[in-house]
Parts: sequence; C-alpha cells; structure tokens
Amino acid sequence: DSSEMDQVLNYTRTHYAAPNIDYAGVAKGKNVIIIHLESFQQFLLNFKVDGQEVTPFLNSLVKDKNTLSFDNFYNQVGAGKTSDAENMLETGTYGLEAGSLFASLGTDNTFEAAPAILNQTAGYSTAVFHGGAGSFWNRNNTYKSLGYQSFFDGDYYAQNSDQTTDYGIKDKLMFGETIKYMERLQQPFYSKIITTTNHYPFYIADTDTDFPDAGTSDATINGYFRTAHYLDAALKEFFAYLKSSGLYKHSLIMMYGDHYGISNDRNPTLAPLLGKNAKDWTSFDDAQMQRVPLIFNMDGLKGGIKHTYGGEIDVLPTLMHLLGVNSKPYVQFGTDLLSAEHDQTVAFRNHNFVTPRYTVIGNKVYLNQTGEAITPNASLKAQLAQDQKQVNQALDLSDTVASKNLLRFYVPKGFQPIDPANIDYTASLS
Ligand code: GP9
Ligand code: MN
Repeated sequence: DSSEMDQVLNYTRTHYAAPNIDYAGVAKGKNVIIIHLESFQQFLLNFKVDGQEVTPFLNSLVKDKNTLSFDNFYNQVGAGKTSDAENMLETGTYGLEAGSLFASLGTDNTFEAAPAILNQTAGYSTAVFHGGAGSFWNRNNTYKSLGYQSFFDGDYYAQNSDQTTDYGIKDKLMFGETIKYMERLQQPFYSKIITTTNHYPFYIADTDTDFPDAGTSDATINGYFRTAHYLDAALKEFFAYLKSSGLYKHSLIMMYGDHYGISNDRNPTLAPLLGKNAKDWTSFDDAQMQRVPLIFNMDGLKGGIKHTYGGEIDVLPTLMHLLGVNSKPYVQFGTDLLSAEHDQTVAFRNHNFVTPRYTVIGNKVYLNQTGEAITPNASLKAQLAQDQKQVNQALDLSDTVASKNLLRFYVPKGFQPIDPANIDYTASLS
C-alpha cells in the first residue's frame, strides 16, 4: 500500500548521493553501449597462463587515458544470475531472495527502468542484443516491461551448430552481426549486448582459440581461461568495428561482469594459480572472488582506476549521472560510484556484506587487509551492527517493492508508465 511506498521513498531519498561535478553530464547525448561480460571475474584482468595474458585487450583498455574502471566492484546476484545482474543494472533495485525476478515478476510488474527513463527524458532509442533464445530468463516479456523498444534475440543471428555454443551464437560472430543492426538504430541510442560464450561449461574449440590449457585437475577452470580469452579477442574486434563504423566517437561504452564463472567449491583448485594454498582458502577468499569488472570508455572521458567499493546496484545512478540525467525522482537502492556521498557498503543477496575495511559473512568478521577473522571490539561491533541493519533494510524494502509491485503506486514526475502491450519485437528489423 501507499505507506509501504512512503517507507521506500524515505529510504531512497535519504540515501541518494548527488552527482560528482567532475563527471556529471560528461557523456550527455552520447550513445550508450553496454556490454554484458558473461561470468567474467575481476581476477582475470592481468592474469597469465603459461606467461600469456588471458585478457590482453581489456588489460590495455583499462590503462587507456579515456577508460574509467573500478577494481573493488562486486556482483550482487542471487539465483537469478544473469537476469539478476540485468535487473539491478536496468532498475536500480535488487533481485529476489530466491529465484529470478525477471522470470517470476518480469511480465506483470511495473518498472521504471533505464530504457524507459532515457527514452522519455533524453530522447534515446533503445535496443538489446542477445544471440540466444529470447525466452531465456523470460527476457522476451521482461524487456518490454523495462521499455526496450527492440530486442534482437537469437532469431536475428546465425544459428548453425558450428556457429554457436550452449547459450547462443559465438561472441565474435555475435559482435559482427550486431554492429550491422546497431548502425541502423536512431541516435542517440541506449543499447545492451549480452555475450554468452564465456559461460559454464566454458567450452571453445581449438579452431576458435589457441589459448593454452591451464593444466589444473579441473577442466572447468582450464576452459574458463580459454573462453575468457576468446571473449577478450571478440571485444577487441568489436571496438575495431565501432571505430570503423564511426559510432565509437559518439558513444559511451560500459562493460561489466555479471557474476562468477568459477564457483566457490572450485576455488581451492584455482588457489595455487592465485598464489594461495588450497588448505588456507576461506569464506573470506570466496567473497573476494565476487569482484567483477566495471569499465567505462569514451573519447574524452577522464580515466583512471578507482578503488571505491561498490556493486551492481550502484551502476544505474552512476550511468545516469554521466549522461546528465537526474536519478533523484526514481526508486534506486544504489548510489553513484563517483559521488563523494556514495555508500561503500556492498550487500550480497544473502545479507552478507563487504565494506572497504571488513568482510562480514554470517557472524564472522574478516579484516580485508589481511583476510584474518577478527573478534570486533564493542565499538566496531556496534558499527557493523548498524551496517548490517542498513543492508537488511535495503534488501527488505527492495523485496517489498518487487513482491507487492509497489511502483504502480508511484509515478515519478514526468514519467509515463510503460504499457508492454504497445511493444512488438517481431518488427525490430523494420
Ligand atoms: C543465457 C545467459 C546465461 O541467455 O544469459 O544466463 P546465466 O546462466 O548466466 O544466468
Ligand atoms: Mn550469467
């Protein structure tokens, strides 16, 4: 009811962080190209197998003077995996405690999401590209609720068996076809490309990559470096397409990893490659492995590697502020990563959390600097209890918004609610 909505607004308005004047509006009017890096963890950057970089392209990109990236950025997904990441990035609200919000509520709930906001407030056309089944994670319905005008799903891409892996067309082929559709979009456009090759079981043929096998006892880990290397090479090709098509200089490119590729139970096997002892591996180390990349690149962007702590919930206000769009009227649970007022407490979906100094897992507290479990003194205990309370409050309020479909009671000023029935994806090519 409306009193619950008032509680939500009270939280999001109090928690709001104002834009950083050095970055506010620097990408105003640019096309937005979001690249979803499937299962891509931060530790892959600058990692070597047999002396070879796994991600030579991304490694050089993060050093570019026009690249802004974050190296303490965490995924916050639950069981909805890819769809939870998409949900957080598009809506600024959390996924659900169990299952996938896209799957259970994506068709019928009211959303105030990035495609609708940017279309209505800044004249963006909107499109999403995914070279797999359109019904996966209920995207074919949810994308309409988010306000996406076009959805180029697997039907728009080559699908012969030698052109695909388990979840869709191979990334290199996908980018090659996508650029042709993208060139035809009305500018400025807000777009998202979902890659799929770097997905469990991480298989890529020798004819598609010559990257070496890491030689661990776990074929999943060995494959992960190969498919990640393939994705990196695909990104290099895509940037070349963007440059030759002329789109590059009119676009802000944002890349993010959605969640882990290597699950916690496999981490002890990976440990020696990270210079650690398998027997010393702890829940703290598992939490550290939840870092994923967040990278912005744009001609003229003031670059650098930021060490700010944050997570997927924080991306939407960050992006909106870069585009010069006010995020304040919307219900968003994260804060602009570039703002001096940004909240650096990162909530995991299971209510564990990370701050710049501590990692809290259940009732265990670890010191980030050393990884050791500590017994907090009274004042630290009180501070962490306060942080935990805020984490719980944010997750619970977000759950209430979702489960009670509260946004139908709140129409931000100037926002036109989306009617999914008015959107038709069979005509995306016309
Ligand atoms: C499939 C892809 C995978 O379309 O997005 O989703 P995931 O298994 O990572 O949630
Ligand atoms: Mn995924």
